[in-house]
Amino acid sequence: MVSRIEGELLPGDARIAIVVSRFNDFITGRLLDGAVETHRRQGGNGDKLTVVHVPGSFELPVAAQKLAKSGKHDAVICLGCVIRGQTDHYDYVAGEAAKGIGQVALQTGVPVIFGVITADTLEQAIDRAGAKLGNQGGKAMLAAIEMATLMKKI
Ligand code: INI
Repeated sequence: MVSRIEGELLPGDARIAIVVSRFNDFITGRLLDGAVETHRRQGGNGDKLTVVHVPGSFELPVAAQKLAKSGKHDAVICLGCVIRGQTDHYDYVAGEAAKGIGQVALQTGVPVIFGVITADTLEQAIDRAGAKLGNQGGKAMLAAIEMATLMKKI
């Protein structure tokens, strides 16, 4: 008999922190709205949500690390937007954000969700922030709820 364990999409008492980048806040504000709205629609209690603002995507991991280590959150979501056309150091910012977020999750054992849009153009970013391709912030919230509830079971 297969023992199958999976998370749920109902947040219940799960405490979730969101770290959101101010850089490209035209996009990241939409991601934050999508995450908070998805939490509400899944039956979550706003009192269980914490939102932390950082300057840019490069700063997401260190803030996520402190939140994860605090023991006060069952999952941390990182929201950011890096657009290739805007910067020569796209690869550094996007790469460090992705690597750092992964490291924080493994070092702390707290799920840290990668909700960073990496796009070639502003139009692509808009598509992932609520236009053609849905809202990456809402998807990140679903992943956070699923992982927070899964970690309690395994
Ligand atoms: N930060 C982003 O979140 N997205 C970007 O596209 C970006 N660009 O283009 O440079 C960006 N840079 C800022 C960076 O994240 C840091 O805040 C900054 O380097 C200070 O450490």
